[in-house]
Order: sequence, then structure tokens, then C-alpha cells
Amino acid sequence: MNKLALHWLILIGMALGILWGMFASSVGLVEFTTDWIRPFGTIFINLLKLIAVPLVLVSLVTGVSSLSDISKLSRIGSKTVGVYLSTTVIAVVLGLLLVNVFQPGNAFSAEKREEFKKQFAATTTQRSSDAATVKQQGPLQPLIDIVPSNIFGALTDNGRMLQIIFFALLFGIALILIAPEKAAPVISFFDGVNLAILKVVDIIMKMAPYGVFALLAGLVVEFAGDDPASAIELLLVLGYYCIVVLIGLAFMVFVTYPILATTIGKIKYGDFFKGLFPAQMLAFSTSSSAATLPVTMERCEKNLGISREITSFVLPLGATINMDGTSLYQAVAAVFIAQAYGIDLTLGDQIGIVLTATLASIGTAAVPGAGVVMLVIVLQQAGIPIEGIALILAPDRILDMCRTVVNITGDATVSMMVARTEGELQTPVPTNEV
Ligand code: DAS
Repeated sequence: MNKLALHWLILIGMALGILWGMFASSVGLVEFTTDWIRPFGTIFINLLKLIAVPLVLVSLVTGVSSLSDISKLSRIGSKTVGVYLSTTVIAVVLGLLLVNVFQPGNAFSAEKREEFKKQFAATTTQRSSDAATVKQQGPLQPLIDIVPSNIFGALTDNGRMLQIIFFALLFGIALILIAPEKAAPVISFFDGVNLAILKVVDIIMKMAPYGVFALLAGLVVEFAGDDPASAIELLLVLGYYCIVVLIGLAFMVFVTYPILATTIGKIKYGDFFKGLFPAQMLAFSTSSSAATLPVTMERCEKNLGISREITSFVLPLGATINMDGTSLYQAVAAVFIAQAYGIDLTLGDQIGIVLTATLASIGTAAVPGAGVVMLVIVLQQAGIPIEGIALILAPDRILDMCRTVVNITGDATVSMMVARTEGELQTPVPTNEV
């Protein structure tokens, strides 16, 4: 089953789930749906949670240790990683600004939000008691919490994703610093495990049409109860949430990156888009930065005037660790779910989301749906109910197509900026072909 077919199957699963949910709530099949269909949605969510920890650990160790040639390209490498991280932080902060200004999660009716709040009262209570303990422990507790005292404890205790990320980064850097012949077998082990984990993600995503159907059916009947009209409310609020994400993604593609490309890359606004358009369309249709990489590289060299030396280092690195669209989406989704469940996030919580979403996007694999798997990390770290993912899974496929366009556009922009500062940017030949 190719990715395009999977695409459309997931959208069909989403539509059928919503239709079944509305049908079931109008003909009294709510209990049947809750007992016999919804569990398959829970299983799908569990699969996403199952793969998140090993995916983070292995993809970060692999990603960081693959920078081993950074020693040769230290100037370009550190510049590239620095610019990548700054565009990701810009994306996350933009996402947080939008979701706090538009507050899509608060668009749910008060009684619905009360219901959500009751459902997760335990989690909320847990959070407030955690918050209380943190208050007793002092202002630098969040910093202390990043450093695990026991990596195996962090791996088994779901909520400590930042500790896993911290360990993975440290271990990856250690692999760069030890003798290459000693590191090679460990790196190839992690490369192999990374490939296997990505295959597991691929298998999980093949179940997505069925998982999304069951989740949506379960969500709509739970939401609608015996009143199909309130299912409409769910769809309207989800639509509002999607608009907030799309505003952020569009701002990145049509404002942030062109400003960087035209001021630093010295390219005309129109030529920037004409040059990248085929790669952006491929990213939209495949939802995969990795699948789009060869075209991104070709368009950057041929139409944006970036040298092969820069594109062959900066773009593969970007496809692995730079996903600005994904990090913006994760920030919006996390706060949207918190709003829906009536969880008030403090400024500290939101700064934690900036850190986790930035780091989670580094560990997000460049394959369809990886962003929602990594969203688990952002939610766990912020103490937001993971089950809330069911709320945002429905439109995820469409948002994945859009955020992948942002991801590759960000990679191309940064490679243009690095090329400019390295004197490796030929004046691009304006292209008439699109
Ligand atoms: N689809 C991923 C990519 O290839 C991003 C994501 O899932 O968020 O960039």
C-alpha cells in the first residue's frame, strides 16, 4: 500500500468514523459503539504511546551520532544546527501565541468542557499535587527534572520524556567523541534499531485508517451521546483548531521563510516559491520529508543556486532534525487539548512546551504521521492527558500534509542562509518552469 493510498484511506476512515458516530448516536447504538468499536481506537492510541519512547531514544542517538562528520564541517555544522534550532523555536513560539490568542480549545461548550474535566479529574488532581510539590522544591526544579538519576526509570515512567531526550543527546555526543572504530558498532546497532522502529511506525500507520475510524466513532458517540447535534459542535471546534494550525503554518511559509530567503539569501520572493514549488507539492502529497528530500536537494541546487557541498550536508540533516511545521503543530495541539480539558497551563508549562516541542521535532522521523507520535512526548511532559490525542487525530492527516510542506521549506531556507554566509550561493537562475 503506497503512502498516497494510505493517505486517502485515513481520510476515508476519518469520514466513516464521524458518519458512524452520528448514525449510532441517532439510532441508539451508542453502547455498541463504545463497547465494540471504540476499544480499537484505544489500541491505536496505545500503539502510538508504545513506539514514542523507543523512537525518541533511537532517532536522537542516531541523528546526533550521524553528525560525527561535524568535526570536518564544524563551522558549517554548528551554524546549521544553530539556525535550525532558532527557526524551530520561532515556529513553536508562533504556535503558542496563536493558540493562546484564538483559544480553540475553549470553543467547546461549557458543559462539554466540564465533562472532559471530570473525565480527567484524576490527571488534573495529579497535576495540581505535582505543581504543589514543585512549588515546595523551588524555581530550578524544572532544570533538575531534565537530568535523570536513572535512565531505566525514565524509560519506563512515561512522563519523563525530557530526561530520555537529555540522555539520548548526551549519549549521541559521546559516540562522536570516542574512537570511531569503537563507536562504529554501536552506531550501526542504533541505525539498525532506528530502521526497525521506523518500520514499526510504518506498520502502525497502516492501521491508522481503522484506528482513526474507531477513535472518531467512539469520540462522536461519546461527545454526541444521544444528541447528534453536539457532534456538529465537535466538528466545528476541530475545524477552528485546524484553522489556527494552518494560520501558523501559512505564516511560516509565506512570511517568515521568504523574509529570511530574500534578506539573507538575496532571492526574489517569486523566484523562491517558483524554485521550491515542486518539492512543496511532493511534500504535501507524500507527507514525508524523507521521500521529498531528493527533490528538495535538486530544486535547491538547480533553482536556488545553493552548492552541492551545502545541500548534501544541510538538507539531509534538516530532514532529520528540523521540522518547524511539526513543532508549531505540536505546540498548538498540546495547548488545544489542555484548553479542552480545562487545564490552565502556566507560563512555565508553556516554556516547557517550547523546549519539549523543539526537542521532540528533532526526534520526529521524516515519515507520515510521525509528528502525532511525538506529540505524546509533549503531552506527557506537560502532564496533559494523552487520550486528548483522540480529539486531534481526525484532521491530523490533512495537517500532516501541510506541516511537511513547512518542514521542507524551512530546510531549504536554512540551507540558503548557510550557503550565503559560506559564499556558496550562486545567483539563482530565475526559473519560468514551476
Ligand atoms: N510527516 C512528517 C515529515 O515527513 C512530519 C510530521 O509527521 O509532523 O516531515
